[in-house]
Amino acid sequence: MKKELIFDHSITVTQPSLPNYASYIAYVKDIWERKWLTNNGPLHEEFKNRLKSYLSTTNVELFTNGHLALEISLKALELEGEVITTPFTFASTIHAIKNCNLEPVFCDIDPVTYNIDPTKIEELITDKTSAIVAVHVFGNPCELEAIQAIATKHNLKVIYDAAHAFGVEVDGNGIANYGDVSMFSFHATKVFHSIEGGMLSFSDEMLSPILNALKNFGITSPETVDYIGTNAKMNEFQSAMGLCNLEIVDKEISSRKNAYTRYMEELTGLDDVQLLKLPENIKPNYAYFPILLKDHKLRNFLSDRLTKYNVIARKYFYPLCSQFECYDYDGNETPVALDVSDRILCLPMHANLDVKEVSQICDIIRYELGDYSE
Ligand code: T4K
Repeated sequence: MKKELIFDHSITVTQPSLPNYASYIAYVKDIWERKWLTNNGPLHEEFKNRLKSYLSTTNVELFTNGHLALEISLKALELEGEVITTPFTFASTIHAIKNCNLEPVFCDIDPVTYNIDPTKIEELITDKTSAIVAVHVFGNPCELEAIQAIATKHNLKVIYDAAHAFGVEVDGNGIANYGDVSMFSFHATKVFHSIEGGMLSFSDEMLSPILNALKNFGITSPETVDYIGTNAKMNEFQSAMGLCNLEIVDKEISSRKNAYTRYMEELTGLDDVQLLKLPENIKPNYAYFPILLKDHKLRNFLSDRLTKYNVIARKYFYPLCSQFECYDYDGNETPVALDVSDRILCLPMHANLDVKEVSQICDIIRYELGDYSE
């Protein structure tokens, strides 16, 4: 341990940015006066329209969180049987599939991007397969064309868990415009947030009334309930936070870019550390800063050591979802994902992180890796 590198406060993996207090309170004052708190209020509608324009997309619906948005999208698409997906994701993705009585079939991931490996999807397709649920892990886009080609050939739906990918563009096109549906998380820990919140973007506008019904108990008119729905509506306070944060999201992303650039400068070429390379044709959002260590033991060593310096890195995503005790899989069906999950570590990455703090984190990493003996 090098005492002079210890932070005097916790540097967490992420930290929400908050908008100007007065601008949020101005929205709250209006909510107070209107007494319209939830169920498609005016701020909800304004937020929806502003999102369409910011993300350059046509069809969107808002939800109380990303998880329920994803679950509702699977229901709305009336999927059945098996769904090909990745085990290298947050619990939410697979729980959503299971909660819709679908069977996840785990496909291995690409060792460089950590996204689902499209070359391994086709061998998993059976006559029960109805969809591919892919995740833009750490905001890095999946191989969109390859996935769509497979889906078109086999008549499958494509659902993107884009929880991490707000604002990302591919060849100048917003990531919300790919697949049948994409789900975005607006959780406090994300690049863009509405405290809690979620959004679906979708290609078929006919989905809109179904999504609206499903998030409101299946109600389609005051005396008609057409679906077995749930309650997943975004309220006015969430919408207000989202509207305020839309004003600062570009600044958020550029501050993250500064942290990202400093990490890249300081960690590139370091022995035993693999960095995630972003493709040239994307506009990234710098949602996470994952590093891949040489092996499991070194990853755990570094994670523990960083904690002693008050740097709280996180093992996103370890264990693999397919290793969860609540399920009956074991993780061995996807050896690449298993290996990545054993070696991954996400370093702190957020807009409030100063580049000097990034340098200090990198100093700690260099010092501790030098101190490591196998
Ligand atoms: N799909 C994917 C691929 C996802 O990653 C997620 C969510 C979803 C779907 C579902 O979307 P939502 O339903 O959540 O909208 C966090 C988030 O809670 C979760 O939203 C996120 N993924 C996941 C990757 O990260 P935890 O269990 O790591 O959260 P927690 O409480 O440990 O927070 C992480 C760090 O953030 C803390 O060390 C401190 C900091 N923090 C957190 C909160 C909540 C703050 O500074 N302030 C805060 O208010 O899951």
